[in-house]
Amino acid sequence: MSRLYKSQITPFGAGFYGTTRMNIVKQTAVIAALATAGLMGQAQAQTWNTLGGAAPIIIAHRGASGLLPEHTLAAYAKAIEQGADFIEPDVVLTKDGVMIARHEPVLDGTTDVASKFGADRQTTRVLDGVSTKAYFASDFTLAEIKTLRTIQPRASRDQSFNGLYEIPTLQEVVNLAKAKSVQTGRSIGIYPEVKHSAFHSAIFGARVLEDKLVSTLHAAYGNSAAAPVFIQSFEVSNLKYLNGQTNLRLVQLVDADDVKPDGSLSLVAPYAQPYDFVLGGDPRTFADLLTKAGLAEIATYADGIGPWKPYLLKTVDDGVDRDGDGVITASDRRIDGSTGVIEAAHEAGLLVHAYTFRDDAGKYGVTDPALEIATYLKLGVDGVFTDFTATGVAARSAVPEPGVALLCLAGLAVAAGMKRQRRAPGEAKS
Ligand SMILES: [Ca+2]
Ligand SMILES: [Ca+2]
Repeated sequence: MSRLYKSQITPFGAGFYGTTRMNIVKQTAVIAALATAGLMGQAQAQTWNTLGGAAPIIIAHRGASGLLPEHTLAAYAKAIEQGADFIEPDVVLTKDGVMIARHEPVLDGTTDVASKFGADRQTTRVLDGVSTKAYFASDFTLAEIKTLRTIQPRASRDQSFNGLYEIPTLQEVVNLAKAKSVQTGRSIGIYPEVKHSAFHSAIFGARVLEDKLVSTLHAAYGNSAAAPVFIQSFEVSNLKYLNGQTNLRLVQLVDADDVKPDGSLSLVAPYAQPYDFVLGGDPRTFADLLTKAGLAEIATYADGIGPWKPYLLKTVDDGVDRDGDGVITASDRRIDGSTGVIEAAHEAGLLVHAYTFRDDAGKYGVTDPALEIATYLKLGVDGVFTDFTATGVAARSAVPEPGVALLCLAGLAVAAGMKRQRRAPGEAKS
């Protein structure tokens, strides 16, 4: 299987975007099969190696965070303008219990907090096992946080928008997505991440963040798997809890701290395990979640996985300067093809949304960022998280490769038959 995928993705030069004879044959077969199945209107001539054959989604990671300060309404609006299907707010709680969009539960790196509040407002807390002294969002009221202005945390990115935008609440992000859906006539979904669930439970009470999130999302979208919503988390027990609280779709994130020269994943704390596993004494690592048994368990409580991209495409550092720039970087790595995780996840009925694609960082085995995303789309991911929405949209438009018709139709059958176990039989539906 991996050899087949390797042959599809290694010719990066002329022909990568081209249509081969074999593809024409496959396309014809796909069109015929879809017409027979009555799916032409939906899929047209384009089909994908995704779980259900639908086009993969482009998820604006923290908004158009490559261009504007992350997690601001301006960054989300920019991403929508560039064609994002979903916008991604990370969610943390303020002192007065309001959900706001921030990647970290601290305000230091992405705002001007240090110039507006004294060092006496810093506290030391244990975050995923690491003692951290910082301005924690949970020590500031929403009114205080609304006086802050955001900054671009990456020095290599445009700093000219610093000081302009405030931190939005989750409700404001929902309102934006809904208003833009009406304005554009497109469905703009929302993909909130529950940040540091165990940390928030310790401060605010067990599952308070999850309960608030479900309440807000149900009020906005209803309690339906068909809603344009995914909820994601790196922890496991909170997703299992959420599975009993909502029919909204759930995604298990899967982390690692680095990728080794041989292509395997490095697993070092605090990126080795879901933090609730650490607290509960469960020895399993993130990598264990992606074994056949791990995926089967995830399929009992979630609809998809969100793995760091090296889990999906194996690349090897063999010391060859492939792009000829005189230095060996991640972009020079040899691409060996699919690790098999996408295929195994799809067999388990799980969507695969890979993270994070950045024009300006972390491109393994590729120098061109659109080509990198296209590579994963051809492998069969169901979506990508990217800081650069425009690159993701362009990559998706550029991929002409249809999926294999039978796989596509089998995928539809799998998707229909292998939904997550949303609640125990006989349990009341609300
Ligand atoms: Ca996130
Ligand atoms: Ca190089």
